[in-house]
Formats: sequence, structure tokens, C-alpha cells
Amino acid sequence: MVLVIGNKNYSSWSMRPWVLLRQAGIEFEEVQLKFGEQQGRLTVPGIEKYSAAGKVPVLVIEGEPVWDSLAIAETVAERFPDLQLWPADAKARAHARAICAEMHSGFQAVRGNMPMNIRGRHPGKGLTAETQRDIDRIAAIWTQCRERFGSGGPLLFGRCTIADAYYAPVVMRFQTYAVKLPPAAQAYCEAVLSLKAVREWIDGARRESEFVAEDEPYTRK
Ligand SMILES: N[C@@H](CCC(=O)N[C@@H](CS)C(=O)NCC(=O)O)C(=O)O
Repeated sequence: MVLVIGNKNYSSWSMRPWVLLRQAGIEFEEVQLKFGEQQGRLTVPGIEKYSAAGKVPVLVIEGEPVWDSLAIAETVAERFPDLQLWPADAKARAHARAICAEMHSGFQAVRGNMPMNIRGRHPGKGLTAETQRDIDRIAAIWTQCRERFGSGGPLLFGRCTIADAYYAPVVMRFQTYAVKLPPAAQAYCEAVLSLKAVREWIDGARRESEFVAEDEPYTRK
């Protein structure tokens, strides 16, 4: 399998499948395409070789591309059923799917006002009323998952699942913008930050030096 990703510092969508595969111990080859910019728009030069959709991430399995992080997660879960990448319990699994879908299609204020920037530190930036509404909802999701399904470990459904990979970039954003969280949500962030795959991704981001203006609204260059 080949996983095509963007810049580790900035590509929140790429982080999800990478963390999922790495944390689960699934082997893959990594191809990194660095972001470009054209007329103020983010581009991914070279992506046309892998996907007509023009975006990262893409997972290539036996020559067949699967694009979009949610499709990748579902495909990987189906190929490795023994790893239980979705929670084993049907109610928990339905809940996990719902919160991943909510992440996939929502939280536009957090995404737009607090772009993922692992190396950056911009405390307090991007905190509009709308962003705070997204933050409150995310904290409520995490707290409820921990209470209802998290007894087997420190993550949303106890052990690591697709849901944690899905929310890992949000944890990175909350760190960059020093977002204040209730204790259960803060403890969850710390559990995510201590995952081996997350540490490795962060190390990769720190080794990069590209500056992507699109994702740096709070830095002058
Ligand atoms: N819904 C897609 C979103 C992917 C996405 O927007 N990726 C960004 C980088 S993080 C991208 O490739 N942008 C390039 C473009 O929009 O041309 C997913 O879940 O994979």
C-alpha cells in the first residue's frame, strides 16, 4: 500500500490515515507531495499521478487509488477486520461513525480560523464566537465518548480507533492556538499527544521548513 500525503505540518486530512495506519502497525510506503500555491490557492503538484480529485490523502492499494480520508479509513478497516479499527460493539461503532462524519463535514469555523500548523504557536488567535461553538461541541463529543465508551483505555473508545485518528489534527490545532478545554477534554488531548504515531508525525512536521501562506493567516512573511 502507498499512502500519498501532503506537508506534515499543515495537512490535517493526511494526518488522519497516516496516524491510523502507523498506530495500528499496518505497513505502507509513504509518498509525500509538498504543497504549492497558485493564485492564492493551495495546490498539490504531482497529485494528478495518483488521483483525479487533486487532493491528499490518497491510499493506493494494489494499484487502485482510494481518495478522501473517510473512504480510506473505511477501506482499511474492511481489509484488516482483526484490528477492529472501528469499535467492536455495535452501539459504540455507530457512535464512532457519527462523530467521524460530523468531523468530516463540519467544524468549518475551527478549520478556517485555526488551520493546522504543528510548528506554529498562536495562542488566542482565531477564537471567534463561531469557533468557540465548534470547540464546545468537540469538547462535548470527547467528554461523552470518554464517559460512555472509554472505560478500556484513555482514548475515545478506550483503545485507539479511527475516531482518534480523525480527531488527532483537532488536538494539534488546540495546542497551536492554546485553546482552553474542560478537564476531560484536556486529558483526552494529552492521551492523543502521547500516541507513538502522533509523536512520529509531529517529529516529521518539525523537520519540515516550508512556509505555506494559505495555512499561516497569523504569520507575516
Ligand atoms: N475531504 C477530503 C479533503 C482533502 C483535502 O482537502 N486535502 C487538502 C490538503 S489537507 C488538499 O489536498 N488540498 C488541495 C486542493 O484543494 O487543491 C479528505 O477527507 O481527504
